[in-house]
Amino acid sequence: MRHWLVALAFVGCGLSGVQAETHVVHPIESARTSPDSCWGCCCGTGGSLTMNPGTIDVKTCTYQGGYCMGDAHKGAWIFQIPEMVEDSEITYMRFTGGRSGSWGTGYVYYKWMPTDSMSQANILDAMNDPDHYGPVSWNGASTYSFSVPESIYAADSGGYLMVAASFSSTYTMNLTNTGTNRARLVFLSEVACPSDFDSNGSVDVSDVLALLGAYGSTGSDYDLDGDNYVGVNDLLQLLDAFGDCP
Ligand SMILES: [Ca+2]
Ligand SMILES: [Ca+2]
Repeated sequence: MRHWLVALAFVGCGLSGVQAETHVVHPIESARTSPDSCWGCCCGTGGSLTMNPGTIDVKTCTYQGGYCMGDAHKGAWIFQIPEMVEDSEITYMRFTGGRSGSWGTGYVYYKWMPTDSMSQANILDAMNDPDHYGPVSWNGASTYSFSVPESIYAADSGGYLMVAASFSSTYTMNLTNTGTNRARLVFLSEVACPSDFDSNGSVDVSDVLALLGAYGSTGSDYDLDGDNYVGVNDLLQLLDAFGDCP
């Protein structure tokens, strides 16, 4: 029984010390990729890019009687994942945006890139050798939202993430590529030990003094409970986390 109480107290401490923050990241580059426009090669890969179009139309190619009758198109975006502050980690991520037109199944591909360069070769590399890919359902709603696997967002921060999208239908789907509803990554990050202001691995007297130095101020990093004011609740939260960081 006593062990249970100790365990519960420890869990309670940990929860009160976690500070979550929501981030929205828009792409730094986007493109629609198309095959070469030649007779018979419109269903293939390779070809040209249309950079940052207002709408990215995505479809697969059409065959009639064995002949290729229409282009295949893919969508691609490069996101720069911001550097997380020290001792914080990404805990949740979604790829989301607006859409219209036809609906059906397809795939979304994720690959970490060494550069922010959008090129046909980089898109093909992301699709042929992704860090992760999976089937998705582009349903009839005006928006889409797919969870990004933890293996991707746990990999790195401060890097460039290529996301590519395909659509299995020969009818066109349009992905919004302007305004607030364009493709974006929404993610949460958590600071494991927010009361450790000087990042020395423990919540101690120096952190108490730092908070007291900002007591009564607004818009401060020492506002632990997010009410935009450094007050007694922040001090209590700090004292609750007093000791070594988890
Ligand atoms: Ca400290
Ligand atoms: Ca506060």
